[in-house]
Amino acid sequence: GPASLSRFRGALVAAVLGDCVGGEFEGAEEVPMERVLQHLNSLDDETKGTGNLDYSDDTAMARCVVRSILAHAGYDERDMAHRFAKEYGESPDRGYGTGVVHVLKKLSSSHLSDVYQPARDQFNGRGSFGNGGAMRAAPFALAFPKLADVRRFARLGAMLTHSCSLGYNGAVLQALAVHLSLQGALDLPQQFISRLITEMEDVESDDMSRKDARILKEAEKPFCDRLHRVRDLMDRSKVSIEEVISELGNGIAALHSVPTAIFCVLHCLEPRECLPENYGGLERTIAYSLALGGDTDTIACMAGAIAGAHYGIEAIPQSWINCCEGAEDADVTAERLHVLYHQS
Ligand code: 8NA
Ligand code: MG
Ligand code: MG
Repeated sequence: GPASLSRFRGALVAAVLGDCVGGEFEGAEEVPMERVLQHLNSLDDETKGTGNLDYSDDTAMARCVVRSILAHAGYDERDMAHRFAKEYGESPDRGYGTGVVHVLKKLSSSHLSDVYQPARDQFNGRGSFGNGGAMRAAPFALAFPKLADVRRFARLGAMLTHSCSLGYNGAVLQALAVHLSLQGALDLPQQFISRLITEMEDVESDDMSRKDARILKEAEKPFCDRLHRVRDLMDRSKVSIEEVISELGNGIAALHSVPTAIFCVLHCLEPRECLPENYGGLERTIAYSLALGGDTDTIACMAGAIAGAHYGIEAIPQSWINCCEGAEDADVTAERLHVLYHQS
């Protein structure tokens, strides 16, 4: 049913899974589906030991978001910023973006009067438009039942590192996609995408979003523009990987990866010729995300969260869970988020 425990567990665990299995191909320009399937098949080989695939920055930061929200039963900007900085200090080699590390170093200072300031100073005051805010946005949808809260806190949580509207609006879009999926909205894919467009029309209507879009020479409402492309691609019976990459992107910008992740989920709701017949929807989504290449860990992580919220924990192969560092932990914390969500 809507917002069931299985959906919470599915969302958080599949996000970790996407990150861990996607790491293999991060930054690769072309990833043949054969290589993806080989990689995924190797997860069934139990001799490889458990937890052998490490998670990256995506999961490291999402865990901070989850723990901060649980500790404060809500959003606390100072605590979350502090956790990001502490996590980075303890494990700096998780594959963070080259810009965001400067923010994380500044956030470790205890006498910071405004925790959003380091992010604002990035890229000559323009802020980062990377997908680092979006990759950790799913927990906001699992903590706050009201859509307005999901929008508000996903935005603020992203602004701790990403102050460009094309960065934090990507986080809002990702959180909204998880929010809707959790309610069962992917049962009606056309309505799902329409509702996202309607929300993003509003999200992207403020002065800052319009100004950033103009400066970066993007469409008036960049995420809405991409979601319309997602809808066009959805309506087509056959779509090549090359077309998906050229229409939506597979890069480290939120604009070139969040709509892509959403498309991966929608495209894989049905069986596809290029994917094994014995795969369920969640397995298809992860495999398809990896085959796009580019920022594979992050796209698979975001697609995993949305798909996991739709299919639930039962759809995730146990052998895949066993291979991924942090998957068991995500499963446990998902239960605590489920309790918090239903208390609100
Ligand atoms: P970020 O904030 O450092 O942004 C990532 C990159 O995007 C920056 O290093 C810049 O190159 C570029 N960028 C962002 N904003 C601007 C701007 N306003 N002007 C010019 N350039 C800009 O890091 P993040 O947290 O957003 O991370 C994004 C992704 O990069 C994540 O997927 C993360 O895993 C990371 N990453 C990617 C790779 C890879 O090979 N694809 C490798 C390591 C890390
Ligand atoms: Mg990563
Ligand atoms: Mg990445």
